[in-house]
Amino acid sequence: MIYNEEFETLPREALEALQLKRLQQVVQRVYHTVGFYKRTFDAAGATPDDIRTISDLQRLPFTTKQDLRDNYPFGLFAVPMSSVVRLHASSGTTGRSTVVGYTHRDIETWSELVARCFVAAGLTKNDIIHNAYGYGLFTGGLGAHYGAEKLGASVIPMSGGNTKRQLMILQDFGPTAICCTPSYALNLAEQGGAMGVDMRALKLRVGIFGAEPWSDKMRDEIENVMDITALNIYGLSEIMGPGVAMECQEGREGMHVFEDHFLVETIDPATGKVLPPGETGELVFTTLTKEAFPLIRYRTRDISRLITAPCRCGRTHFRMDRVEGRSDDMLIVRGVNVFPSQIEAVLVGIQGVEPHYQLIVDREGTLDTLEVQVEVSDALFSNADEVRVLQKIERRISKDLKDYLGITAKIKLVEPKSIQRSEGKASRVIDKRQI
Ligand code: DLL
Repeated sequence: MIYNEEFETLPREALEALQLKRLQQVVQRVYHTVGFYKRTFDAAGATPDDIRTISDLQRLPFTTKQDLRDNYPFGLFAVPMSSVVRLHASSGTTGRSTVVGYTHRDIETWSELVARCFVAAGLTKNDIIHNAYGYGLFTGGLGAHYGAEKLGASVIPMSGGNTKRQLMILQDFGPTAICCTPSYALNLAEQGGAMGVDMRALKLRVGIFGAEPWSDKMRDEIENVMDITALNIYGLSEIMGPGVAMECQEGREGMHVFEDHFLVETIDPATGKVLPPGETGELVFTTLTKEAFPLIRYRTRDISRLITAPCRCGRTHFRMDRVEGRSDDMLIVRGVNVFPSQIEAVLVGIQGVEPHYQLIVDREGTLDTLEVQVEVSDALFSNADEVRVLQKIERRISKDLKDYLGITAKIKLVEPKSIQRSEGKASRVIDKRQI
């Protein structure tokens, strides 16, 4: 089944004509309403009238996360606040998180795109959807919620955490679909197993998993322990939230990018050169219909490749392969996005702690773990009877990381000068997870 047959199966030629028309409109609009775009287009010697074909997009400069931070919080909005009905933000309150806004029509579009995702996964209004993506500033919870309601399914607004209660609801309400991060799905299955819940006997048939990298190996494992079909959903808050791309149950190889609303390019992350479709590189998105927060050529830092071969489901929208990594140092730990620089910002605010640190990410069973190893100052370390002081610092770091960034970490204070000094680009992260 296809939710919006007309737009999801548009012949490529008609789709590209629609994209061009929408692109020209959005480029005109941002140039005339958002100071940032006027400045950057002018600096690049480009004007909105230069966009005569889709490839003319390449004349326009990229937009980066740094640009979003520099214009924090609302500087890139293209409508007055009176037209904004919703705000979301990427995780992390230290450093400047990215804030995104939606008009009524943006929420409508977003809901439809998530509804398209659910239908691509084989769901109908007769399904009960257990939504365990976090509700709040994160786009996952409310994004999936509105999509489920748009479809007319029954949504259980579980949000994240409280695993025992989730397991009870899964048994009692009998949802037929579940939305959460793939690692949380495994965690649920593991805790369920330990509590004697027969996960394979639940009514669940489909899982819609995303918001973090995962692999076909993890897919097999989830499908096996839960006896469901596990499908991949992709999105990012800057572009909209969940529902930028979705795997269909027929294809199960790559996620259809909803190209009537988003233009996708792949670039070489080092040079910015546009790559031919099919080659692996960094995905760059341009929003074609967003009103409150349109983005032109946004560098996602996600590494993937486009699949242009037709799909047996009948959708004509190109697919993107699984995200295979990032071209920056962003980590996703238990579904929370965090940059080493944000952790550093917390550490430098604490007395007695040096800005020399290392992050060790691992996975124990199904749960991501993060250990922050950080040096303490000479003065503190030589004061040997200060064990209590050291413990206090550990607790403070741990609390600040939780309060400011929403992450749980094990803290290990280490001797001055024991962390290897960089001889170039500091490598702060050791990621031992084998996903
Ligand atoms: O994670 C939106 C979302 C919610 C997507 C629920 C899917 C389901 P952000 O918090 O802004 O938004 O994080 C976006 O997460 O740039 C990717 O690096 C990563 N990501 C999202 N989906 C996938 C996926 C939401 N299916 C960042 N596979 C993106 C791999 C993913 N990585």
